[in-house]
Amino acid sequence: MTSFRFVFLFLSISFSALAQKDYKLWLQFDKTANTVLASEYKSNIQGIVSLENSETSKIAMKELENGIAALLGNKPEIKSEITGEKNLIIASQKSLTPDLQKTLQDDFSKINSEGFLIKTISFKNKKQIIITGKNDIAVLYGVFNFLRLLQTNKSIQHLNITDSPKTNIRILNHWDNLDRTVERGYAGFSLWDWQKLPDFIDQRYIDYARANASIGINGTVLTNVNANALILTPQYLEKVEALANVFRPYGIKVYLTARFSAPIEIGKLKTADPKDPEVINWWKNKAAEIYKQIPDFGGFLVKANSEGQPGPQNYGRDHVDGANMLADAVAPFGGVIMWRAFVYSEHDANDRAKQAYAEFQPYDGKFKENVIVQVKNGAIDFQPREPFHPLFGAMPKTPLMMEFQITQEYLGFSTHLVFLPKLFQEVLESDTYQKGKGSHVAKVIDGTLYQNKLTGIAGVSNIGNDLNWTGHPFAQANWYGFGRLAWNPYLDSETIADEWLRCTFSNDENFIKPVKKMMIDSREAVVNYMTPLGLHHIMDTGHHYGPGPWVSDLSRPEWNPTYYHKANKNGIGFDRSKSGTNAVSQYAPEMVKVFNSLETCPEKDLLWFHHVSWDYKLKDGQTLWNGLALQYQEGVNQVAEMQNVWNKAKKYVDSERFNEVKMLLEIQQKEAKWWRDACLLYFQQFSGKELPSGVEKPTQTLEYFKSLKFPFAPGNG
Ligand code: BDP
Repeated sequence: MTSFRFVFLFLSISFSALAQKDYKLWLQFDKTANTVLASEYKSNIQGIVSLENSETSKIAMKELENGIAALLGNKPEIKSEITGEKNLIIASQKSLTPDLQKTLQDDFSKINSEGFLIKTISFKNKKQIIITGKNDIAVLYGVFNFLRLLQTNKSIQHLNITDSPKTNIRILNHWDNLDRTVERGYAGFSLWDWQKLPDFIDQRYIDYARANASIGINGTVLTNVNANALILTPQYLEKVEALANVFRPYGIKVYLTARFSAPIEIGKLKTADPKDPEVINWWKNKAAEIYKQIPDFGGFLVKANSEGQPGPQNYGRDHVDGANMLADAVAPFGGVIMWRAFVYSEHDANDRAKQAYAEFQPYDGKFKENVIVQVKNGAIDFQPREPFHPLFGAMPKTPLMMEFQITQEYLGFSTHLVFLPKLFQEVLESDTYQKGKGSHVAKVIDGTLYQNKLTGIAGVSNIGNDLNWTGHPFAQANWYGFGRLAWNPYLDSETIADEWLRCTFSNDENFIKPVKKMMIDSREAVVNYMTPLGLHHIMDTGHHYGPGPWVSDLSRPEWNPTYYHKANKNGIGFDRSKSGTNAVSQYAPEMVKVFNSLETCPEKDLLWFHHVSWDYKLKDGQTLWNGLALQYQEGVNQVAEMQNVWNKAKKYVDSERFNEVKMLLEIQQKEAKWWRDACLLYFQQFSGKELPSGVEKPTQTLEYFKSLKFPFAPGNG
């Protein structure tokens, strides 16, 4: 009995220790095995001192203290003032001694209000390391950055880092409902426990804020874009206030989604017409009420007249009328309106890809100063691959923010390992040519192309109450990578993968090298086994889980996968060239030229822009049919290779996370085959051709794949 109890106790202790690894994200702070680093630390830092006493600087100091203790195995000496040399000093500009302020004067001119300096300085002939910025939040960013140097085995011998975020709003969009279900959420239920708020503060809220601060995220939209007006009632606002209070010391502002019809639903008005004086007043009062409780409230995110959501068009008004009315309401308090451009009308099914541009581009220059238009990365909808959205660069007088989807609605949910920063980078570095060569999407987003003051990047969150936050241990890397790219949209995805792996798992090069490659390749793998050569939106309908290229019976044409691939006896693909829907014309002339012709259109986007015959010769000499089939097979092979790499990583990873990833990769392998077999069997009906050699025979019939139903697939309301 006793020994049984002992075993049980032992098991539960080791379980919780391991489970914590899942929970701790990239903030593991495992003791470093690097003796050079440890001795470098000892010879450069004797004590740490904070010259400031705000809540945020206390958090920063605790992070340093705990982080260093865990990484180096002994607690650093905490000093109350700068004495002698080799101090690690943290303080914001205003709390520095006048001497230090003077020493760093030039450096301060190189950073913005959220930027930080980490410098080795000689001060009164004594060597010190200083982490500073213009305010305490910036210092907190600096502290996390300094800790990352230690986590990733970087030298701290001669530090001279100046770093500032390139965008103002770096924000997560939670598509979380008030009943805690999460639209397109695959990591459990919502973190926000509205029932227990405001009195019960879950430790997770603090850990969430901390994780975000560690990568520079400074905003969170708590609620779904398909909004519920109740969030704007006093009963809920006090809960929102409680969350805002938790997040504030971590530099995170709270935003809410505004349901356009809220004045009717909770305000008892007869209309929500944005030109109606009572409606205008209602929103003004609502904003004042919110700001009284949450003085640093960020503002509203709005989905209007899209997929059935109410909006200004219900009253014969337009997006500008709606956005500007709300902008006026929050302007006195410094709030912003993030107005989404994700619209497609039920009245014009000619080409859904053209609609956001057609509707929004003519509004350029018409929005109020505190409105930013939030545009998805591509013109359809968060597909494994889309060409960049034609609105980027096409609205020089309007700030545009990027909307990426971190949750994997169309990329295998949280069971597929796909490293999204690779996808994000591809979009950000696309050249729009809208202001000549070099007009990259990143420059639209960071405001440098057209000198916009208001800038931002949003990511649709993949976070839920799963123990590991994101469902798949590697999906944590997508949260991390999103934050890093929001801070600096020019970062390379390999750098991000490298950092994340070191902070999350191990610094061992034998682990880093192959696993980093696996992450980088994972994006192309998912494109290959789901939607190669520019195919898109052929997922099964509603829940978007698995393949459904055959679906053709939904009431709106653009809801059907058949609308997107247009496969027939002659070929496959959506003709968006000048001889087709002419969607290409929404791009700059240089890109029109590239996309419009079969010869110059990149093969990765071929079937996005062209309907191509089955016998068309690809660049490698294969026919389109053979090439398509081989790419599906290639995707499956790539997943097998990922499994190989992971199996060899066993000795570098704790058993729990190792096994989780192993099981998930097995699912991914099964599902990659499912995608390949289902799509090829279906398209084969049109091509009428045999599978080329090298492509495995399908294991089931098309009828079998069509019969699969998933009534309880997650994330689908
Ligand atoms: C689609 C999702 C839907 C969202 C919509 C949006 O399927 O759940 O509400 O995007 O972004 O991709 O508004």
